[in-house]
Parts: sequence; C-alpha cells; structure tokens
Amino acid sequence: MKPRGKFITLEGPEGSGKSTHARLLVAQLQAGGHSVITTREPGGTPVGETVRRLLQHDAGGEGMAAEAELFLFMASRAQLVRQVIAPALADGTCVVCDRFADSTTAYQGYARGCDVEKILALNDLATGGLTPDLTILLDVDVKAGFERLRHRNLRHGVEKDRIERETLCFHERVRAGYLELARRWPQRIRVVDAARDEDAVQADIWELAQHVI
Ligand code: T5A
Repeated sequence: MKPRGKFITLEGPEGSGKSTHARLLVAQLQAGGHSVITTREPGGTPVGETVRRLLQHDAGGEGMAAEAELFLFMASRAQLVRQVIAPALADGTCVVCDRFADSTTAYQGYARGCDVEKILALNDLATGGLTPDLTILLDVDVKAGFERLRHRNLRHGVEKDRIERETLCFHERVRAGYLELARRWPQRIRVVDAARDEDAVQADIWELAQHVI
C-alpha cells in the first residue's frame, strides 16, 4: 500500500499571497519528484464552485445570514474532502489547499462572531476529522494586504467580492483570530511573515514543507 500523501494548507488574511505561494510550492514539490495536486476553498469541485459564486459575487448572496454563510462554507468543504482531498491522499499524492477549515474559524468565528468551539466541531464533521499535516499562516498587515489586492484587481479588472467589502475591523479580527489559532496549535500552524518579498516568503515555506514531506 502507498504511504498516505501529505496535506498542506495555506491560510491568511486577504492579499497575503496564498494563491501565489500555493502555486510556487506545488512547482517546488513537482520539481522534487513529488506527486501533488492543488485545490482551493471555497470551490475545487462542481458543488464547491457553485457555492463559491453564491458566497462571493452572486447578488443572491447579499444579506445572507451568518449561519447560512457558515454552512455554505462547510458544504463546500465536505464535498472537497470526499471528492478530491481524501482520495488523493489515500493514493499517496500530496495536496496543497488554498484555504481550509481554519478560514471558517477565523472569518465566521473570530470575525463574524459565530461560536468558535461550535465551528471547530462543525469543521470536524465537514472534514471527517481530516487535519492538515502543515498549515502555513501567511501573516500580513491588513491594509498592506488590501493594497496588494487593489493592484491585482486593477490589473485583472475585477471588483471586490462580498467578504472583501467587509470593514477594516472585520479583517483585523480575521488576522487576530488566525494568530490565536496559531498559538493554540503551534505544531501544525506555522506563521510566516508575508510582508516580505515573494522569494523570502517562499524560502520559509519551502523549509517548513520539507519537514513534513
Ligand atoms: N472565506 C473562505 C471565509 O470567509 N470562510 C471560509 O471558510 C473560507 C474557505 C475567498 C473568500 O472567502 C472567505 C475568505 C475570502 O474572503 P478568494 O477569492 O479565494 O476568497 O480569495 P482569498 O483566498 O481571500 O485570496 P486573496 O484574493 O485574498 O489573495 P491571496 O491568494 O492571499 O493573494 P495572491 O496570491 O492573489 O496575491 C495578491 C497580490 O499580491 C502579490 C501577488 O502577485 C498578487 O498580485 N503578492 C505579493 N506582492 C509582494 N510580496 C509578496 N510576498 C507577495 N505575494 C503575493
């Protein structure tokens, strides 16, 4: 039987560089001869991508109750784990995921105000108990992250989505919530200073990844 693949997640506030560094990490793993796939949350499956549209840009998502939002993220996650992540890991493939369960605890828990301990229990149900081997928390000042997003969105001609439009205070609570999670699970969640240039950030990520693969 093949050894189980490793599961690495990237987390952090808006514009911290998760997608950029997920791509770079996958390229490094592939160059090292590892079998690896990448996916994202919300999304990564037909169910998840449909949920993503409702959560982010679809006018039908405006005015959504906090609990409805919470369960939509959980629904996307439950499908992604069963359809994509668990089968890949069982096949010996590494999985790099752009956001996972900690996002819900940070955004819907610490920032939105849903009960954090209940969210942890719901995450356990949605993931079937699957926990990442390593979570990279890309920590960046909220305003600096939004400045990066502004430039990126201008280049691509896209508007802020529903959650990006939340207040600065909301996003400060997201960042503080993530740092609280890193204090709670210091072995799994490793904080990387994402205010630095891409090469410096990626070097730290690669060093951390090598400890688990
Ligand atoms: N959400 C998600 C919840 O509320 N609950 C949940 O449970 C989950 C799963 C998802 C939204 O959903 C919320 C959180 C989010 O609001 P999304 O579109 O997937 O939204 O976007 P995010 O995951 O938030 O990603 P962002 O769009 O914020 O950006 P990234 O991926 O963090 O950043 P990236 O890589 O696109 O980089 C942004 C720009 O910065 C540059 C890049 O080139 C790019 O232009 N950059 C750097 N510049 C300088 N130095 C560096 N080190 C840089 N790294 C990247």
